Amino acid sequence: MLNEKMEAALNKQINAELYSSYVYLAMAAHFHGLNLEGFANWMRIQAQEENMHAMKIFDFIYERGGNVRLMALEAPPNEWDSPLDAFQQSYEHERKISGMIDELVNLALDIKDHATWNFLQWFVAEQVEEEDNANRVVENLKLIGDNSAGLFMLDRELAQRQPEAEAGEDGGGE
Ligand code: OFO
Repeated sequence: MLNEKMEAALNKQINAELYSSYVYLAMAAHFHGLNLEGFANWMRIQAQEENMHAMKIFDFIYERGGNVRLMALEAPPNEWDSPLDAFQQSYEHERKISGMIDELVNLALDIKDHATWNFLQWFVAEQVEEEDNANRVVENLKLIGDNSAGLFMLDRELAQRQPEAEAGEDGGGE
């Protein structure tokens, strides 16, 4: 049975994961508009992954006899100054989400909720990958600078990212 405080915190995390999905979908639209289809592909898959993260928590709440309460989603930004700006913001966003997961883990420890603590370990590991995936693209974009051939090559590379189920691994980098 879920403690009320934990139920509320998990519901808040569902909202954060859905907002993440919304942000990445907005970034996908932005990249489609720039004809950077590989970047757009990477972002669309990231948006799907975030939706999967939300659903993982959704299912867990019911498994533990709790209730899901969906909340309003904030509108995401729609414009970024450059691909580097978008990926830097992704990286910062993932660091913020990692902090939220850490807070959930702290709460689970405080209230001795071992089942939720155990459930959250998947997210702790996932956030290591999420930060690394975004940061690797940030570093590539820094190296590329304003070299359009480099940007073209990276766009082709990001086009290779496959959805998790097809990639057969958890998270699937680019
Ligand atoms: Fe759900 O990991 Fe990103 O935000």
